[in-house]
Amino acid sequence: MSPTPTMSKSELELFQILNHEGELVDSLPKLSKKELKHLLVSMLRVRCTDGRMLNLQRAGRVGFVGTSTGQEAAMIGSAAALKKQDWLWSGLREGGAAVMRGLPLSEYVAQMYCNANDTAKGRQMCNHFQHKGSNYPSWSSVIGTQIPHGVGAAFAAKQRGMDEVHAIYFGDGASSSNGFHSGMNFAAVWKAPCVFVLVNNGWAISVPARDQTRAATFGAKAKAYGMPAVEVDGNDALACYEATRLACERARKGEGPGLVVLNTYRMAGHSSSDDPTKYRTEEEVQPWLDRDPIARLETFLIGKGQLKKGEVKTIIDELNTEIDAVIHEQEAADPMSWRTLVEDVYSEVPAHLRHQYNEFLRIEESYGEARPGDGAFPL
Ligand SMILES: Cc1ncc(C[n+]2csc(CCOP(=O)(O)OP(=O)(O)O)c2C)c(N)n1
Ligand SMILES: [Mg+2]
Repeated sequence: MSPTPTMSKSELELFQILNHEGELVDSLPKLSKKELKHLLVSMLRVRCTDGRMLNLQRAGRVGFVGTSTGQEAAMIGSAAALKKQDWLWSGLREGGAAVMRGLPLSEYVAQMYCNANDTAKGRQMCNHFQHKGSNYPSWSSVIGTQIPHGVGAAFAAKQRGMDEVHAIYFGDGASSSNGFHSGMNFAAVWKAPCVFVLVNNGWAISVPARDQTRAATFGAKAKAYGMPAVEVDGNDALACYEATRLACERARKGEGPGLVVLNTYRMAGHSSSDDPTKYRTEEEVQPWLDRDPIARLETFLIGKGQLKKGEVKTIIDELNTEIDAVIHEQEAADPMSWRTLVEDVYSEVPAHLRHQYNEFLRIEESYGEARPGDGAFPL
């Protein structure tokens, strides 16, 4: 076990299907050859998209990025266990799961640019994805608020007799929020068909997971609410898939919610505004770079004869071509119309909003476009 801030059980006690060397140490989930490859490609798409978005942010072309580098197995493996009709309530970093579940990459990038194709009409901060088509409600920067929202939606689905499971994602930091406690309790008491997916990536900005709670593990918290928990190796895509699938199955059968703890590591900064070298050492990060979740699945698939050596390089090239084309297309798109500032609130724009809008146009006319740095959001 390497030096780590991750507050969790020893690795021997984590649920694993692939060990660090990519060898099978438990039963292989029922996934076809095509589905296994799809998992790998989806993880790679997340890695490549994150890299491209971060570069665009550094070039001043998009405003804000929070990557999920290192967490691809946790996100993609678990979300792959959801059915089409299920809902995914995102923490801070599950936009790639939305893409896997149907959010077109072009729309994802439009939401990064907040341009005319942004379905949130520029009313969300960029990187705060939403997609109605894949049951992915917009995420909130207010940590933990999605937890009671997701529980309420799950309970409503149960009352309406719908076959839906609601997977509610959040981080180790969010496990200290009020929403976590009220959501867990309500869901357990009312047997809401939901699964709590706690992504323990070792850090909540600069607070290490070991300082987040005095409980022995995050999974231990489930006991107080009377629900089962499983501690998973979050860098093992297959274990993330299987643990989430089992919890979903239980919830779907009406047996109540469960807590799935995916133990992984945030390899990069908290966001494009963060410098993690201020609070953690290279010695801590390096062992986690060495246990890359993508490399683990790749090694397994090569060993199984389902992937050729070097094939990942070709996949990456193809993904980067796909992402670049989408970026070009979205950079060329029109900006969001200013009119959306006052539209959609009332059936007709009332006098006071019309007045504010005209005032805005007058100021824009006098002072011109905002300059870089105006209204900067220093997160
Ligand atoms: C209610 C609230 N408190 C504090 C913050 C500032 N904040 C933004 S992200 C974050 C840490 C979140 O950590 P975690 O839940 O572990 O998610 P991760 O960033 O690791 O994915 C904090 C404290 C916030 N956005 N909302
Ligand atoms: Mg965290």
